[in-house]
Amino acid sequence: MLSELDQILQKALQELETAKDESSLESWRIAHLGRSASLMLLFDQLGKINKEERPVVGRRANEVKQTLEAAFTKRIESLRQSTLQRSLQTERLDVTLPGRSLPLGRLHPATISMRAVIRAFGDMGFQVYRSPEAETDDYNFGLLNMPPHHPARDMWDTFYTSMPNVSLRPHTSPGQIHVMRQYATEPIRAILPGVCYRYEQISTRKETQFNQLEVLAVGKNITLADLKGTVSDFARRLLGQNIRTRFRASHFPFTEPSAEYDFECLLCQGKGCSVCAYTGWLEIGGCGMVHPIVLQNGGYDPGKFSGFAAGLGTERIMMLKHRIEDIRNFWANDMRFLEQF
Ligand code: FA5
Repeated sequence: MLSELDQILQKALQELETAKDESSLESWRIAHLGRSASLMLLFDQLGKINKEERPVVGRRANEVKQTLEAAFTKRIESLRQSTLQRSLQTERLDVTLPGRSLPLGRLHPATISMRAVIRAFGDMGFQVYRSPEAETDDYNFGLLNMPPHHPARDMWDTFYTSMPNVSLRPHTSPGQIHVMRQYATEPIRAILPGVCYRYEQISTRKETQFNQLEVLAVGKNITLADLKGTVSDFARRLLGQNIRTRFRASHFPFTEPSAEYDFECLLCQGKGCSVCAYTGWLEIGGCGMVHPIVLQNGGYDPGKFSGFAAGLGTERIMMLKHRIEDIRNFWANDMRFLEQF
């Protein structure tokens, strides 16, 4: 039996050498240390041999078992080590490689500009009021003192919808009527931001779609000085203390008196360029004292109340601030332009 044990040991150790992966090692374990392995069957037969030989054979059988178990453990450890080394070599991770950057979204420059304008007026105590982009003929024109066939309607020619009498707003001024009708006869200090649409000859300064912000203050004893002070203060808050502004007499049917206000063209420092039509000034908006008829249409008695209103193009402000030479860049969807902001 002792020689049988030696043979079992030799054979098992030889086969262990040839096991090259974990699955063949597992087969080896079942074959040589499993329940039906020759060694285990030999343990079962120990009771049948004579008493003198039994302790010697038993001890030797245990030694063989322990030797095989130790050899198995050693082999499986070294196999795991070499597998690990191989994968470290072939799948090496270079932690110094630069990562892949995540494409982050950003605000559109028209939104950035609108938010800056809202912030400046917000700091002066004006509150945002939202009004619709599609309006009836009355709101777009009639209630703003432009009855049908009034020649001033030509200036705000717009896009008509399939609904009779409804067109896209060419300016944010119709919102004046909405806010006044909602709050009459409370005092009002409101700003009305949003997209406007016009049938327009597209140029470096004009688009068919653009953003405006309407400013409206209604109350008692509001004067032209309040309007000039508010607009000039807004320009300084947005573009710095040294920005020069000017007011030019103008005409709007919904304000009396009316003016247009320009900011000095920052692109050419007032020298004249294609963006400012070689005048040195960029028209930012129109303004004036709210016309008595419009106050009345809004529900305010013009004998007791007065107000000022202004409307400005917010892309124009962004053009001034960042020296953008062509308004068409805003909606052309060219990432090289959009990614600069
Ligand atoms: C108006 O739209 C008047 N509703 C403004 C107003 C409000 C006057 C309240 C009096 C009282 P105007 O058409 O000039 O006015 O436009 C005002 C500003 O909007 C312009 O100065 C310009 O900055 C911007 N704007 C007008 N048309 C375009 C356009 N096609 N593309 C880009 N910006 C424009």
